[in-house]
Amino acid sequence: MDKNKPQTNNAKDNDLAQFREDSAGEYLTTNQGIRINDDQNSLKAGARGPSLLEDFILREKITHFDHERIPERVVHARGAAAHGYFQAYESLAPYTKAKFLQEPSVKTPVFVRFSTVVGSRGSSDLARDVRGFAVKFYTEEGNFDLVGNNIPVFFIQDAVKFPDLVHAIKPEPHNEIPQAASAHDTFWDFVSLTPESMHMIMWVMSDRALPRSFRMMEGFGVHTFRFINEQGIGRFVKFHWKPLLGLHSVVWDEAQKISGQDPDFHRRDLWEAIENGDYPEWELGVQIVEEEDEHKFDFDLLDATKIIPEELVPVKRIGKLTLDRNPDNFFAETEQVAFHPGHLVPGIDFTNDPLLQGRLFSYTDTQLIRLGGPNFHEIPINRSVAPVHNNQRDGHMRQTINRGRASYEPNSIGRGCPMQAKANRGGFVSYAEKIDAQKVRARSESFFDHFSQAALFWNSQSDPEKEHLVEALRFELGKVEVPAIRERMVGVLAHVDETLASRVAQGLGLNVPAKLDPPLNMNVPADGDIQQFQPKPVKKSIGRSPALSMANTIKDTIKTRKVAILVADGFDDAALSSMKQALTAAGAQTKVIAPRLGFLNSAAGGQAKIDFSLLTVGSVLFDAVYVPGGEKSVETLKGEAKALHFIHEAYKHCKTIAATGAGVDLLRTSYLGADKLFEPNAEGDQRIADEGVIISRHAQSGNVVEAFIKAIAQHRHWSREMKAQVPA
Ligand code: HDE
Repeated sequence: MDKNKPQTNNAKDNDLAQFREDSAGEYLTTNQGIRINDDQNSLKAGARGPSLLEDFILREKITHFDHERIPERVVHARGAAAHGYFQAYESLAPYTKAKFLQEPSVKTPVFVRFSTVVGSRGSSDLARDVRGFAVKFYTEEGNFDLVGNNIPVFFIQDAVKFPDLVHAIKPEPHNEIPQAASAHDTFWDFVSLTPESMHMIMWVMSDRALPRSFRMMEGFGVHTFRFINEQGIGRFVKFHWKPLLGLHSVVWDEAQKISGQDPDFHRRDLWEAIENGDYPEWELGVQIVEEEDEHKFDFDLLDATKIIPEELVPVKRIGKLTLDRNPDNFFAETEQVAFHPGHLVPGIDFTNDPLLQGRLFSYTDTQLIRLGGPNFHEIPINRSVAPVHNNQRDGHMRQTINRGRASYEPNSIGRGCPMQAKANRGGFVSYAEKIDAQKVRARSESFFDHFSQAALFWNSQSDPEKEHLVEALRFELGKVEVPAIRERMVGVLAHVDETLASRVAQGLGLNVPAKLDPPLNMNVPADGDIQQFQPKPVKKSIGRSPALSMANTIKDTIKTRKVAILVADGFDDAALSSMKQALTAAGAQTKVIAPRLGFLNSAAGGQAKIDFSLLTVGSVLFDAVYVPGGEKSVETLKGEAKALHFIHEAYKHCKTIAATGAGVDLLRTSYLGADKLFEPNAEGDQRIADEGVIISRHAQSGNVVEAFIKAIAQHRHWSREMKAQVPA
């Protein structure tokens, strides 16, 4: 494959093609193009003598190496990205004039980067954290960046608090501990004094912060933006990404173990899915609010700590994002890509959300230091596919060779070019919002209700989700060393929900304070006097929003799920291959795991290739487990502590487990024993022994296969978690 040639008919791919380098069949050269005849030895005065300064080849190579690193992102340093395209389902002309949303036949190239927020570049993918979901659309009208997260709200309401938040959550300044974790004093100190963060805290302590895959998480633009149509009519809009594989998470115990076994779990998952042709897909959704309805909600649309519940304004699905190509080079593309919420196209505009307004400054500023100067838009991954013409000139590492004498406007020497474009020629015209205001350093009172939506989130969770949230808070606050911070947090949680607070308090050995101190926050009223204000109390009837619970997600597919098959020599060939076939046909991936690597001999004399030895993988890297029969195979596995641990752990994490024939005996030998496994009925047919545990004495059973597939699609069987504690 010639990488210098465009790989697809994707306009951005064509653009990138001119920058690709491929060394196949080429000579080694210096950066000046001189061929190198010895890359093993430096130039010396005698074979044992000192190296010579004149060795320009050595100096060039080492100098370049010395400068290979650039500063990592101050937040969202750890990430993975992919190329793809976006296609609208229908014309959105009634709402926006953005060209890429007019024509369903148009495929707009995109580059999408997912990230964690807190950890450094080399940290684990499985940190309990928000995930970034940043999409660069290379539209015909220029780049549009939707720089969102997998959580629809944020910790703070005003950009001025962002450096404080980030300083508090990053590793502590004296010893740089802990890495990629919010479970430490400075974060909870800040949060316990910042009640506006409480809605976000509910989301970050929920399973949303532990995605099973980037491909199985939602995305949100977070802020309220504006759509503007050809007639100049503006409407408020919130952006959503809905994953077609559903919304799924791992559990905390699993996350911690994955961090050890495969800290690249999410990065690898995205890469492999694309290499396998299982292209990740999301639908873009919008919630649209008419301008005259701006004040009809009991929260402020400009407040980034609030959602618009889907039950109030439904999410309209307007198109699909598909990721179909991995980057060629991590540094050139994933590391150097520069997103900016201020990269807009005509038809989309900002609102006065004070968090968004601050971001508009920050993103260019950060690229200046990270990418080293004002020409970062010329780096291949950042270049727009729409032509760029302006009078900006020069600067560090300028690539463009601007021709002509005129680099100013107005000019006559250049015949007035480049020309300004009126709106009817595609020129961007800012939305003419009417503003009649005094200049004040203040926060709107409509931002003061910090607890109602936090309570809405809590109330909308299923019982297992609530349990996970409580456990997460117990874990995080359990790592806090200063008792006063723990106590203050319990007090703030009681403003959200007293049951939540008392469950957390119980795990911390605390009592919920009988008299709740109102949490403090600062406000600056119009007269300029700083005063303290109390957040508004929780509204009485807040109800529930089913859309907030992951329990209500899609559960009808096992596509791309990873199923471990535990076997040893003497396994039942027919059972293994029929199960493999059925799972593969349903879109899942099967991996044969055995006590060693190489090939296994089946009971019938056949062979199977082993994908992994028990030494290199654990159950946490899989979605489900199958144990086929074969007396000898099962006898061997019974003696393998790692095989038994595999079953225990999969059970503990509520994963689907199936066993057929003698395979059932491995389950019986395990901690599951007989009491969690009913005897198969008289016909020896499959029985669902425990939720998500499927067994049959028959060597092969169509019913088992069917039940197994159905159960894997459920993702997890959380009811088990409430019943049984498993030592694993
Ligand atoms: Fe960011 N954020 N952010 N942020 N953000 C950055 O830009 C910032 C916020 C988000 O994959 C930085 O290029 C401020 C909300 C993503 O490259 C920086 C504030 C949301 C990414 C920055 C916020 C985000 C960033 C660091 C509060 C969800 C990664 C490196 C006013 C809507 C993009 C960089 C990528 C990255 C500033 C809050 C999403 C420093 C000042 C809210 C997905 O500019």
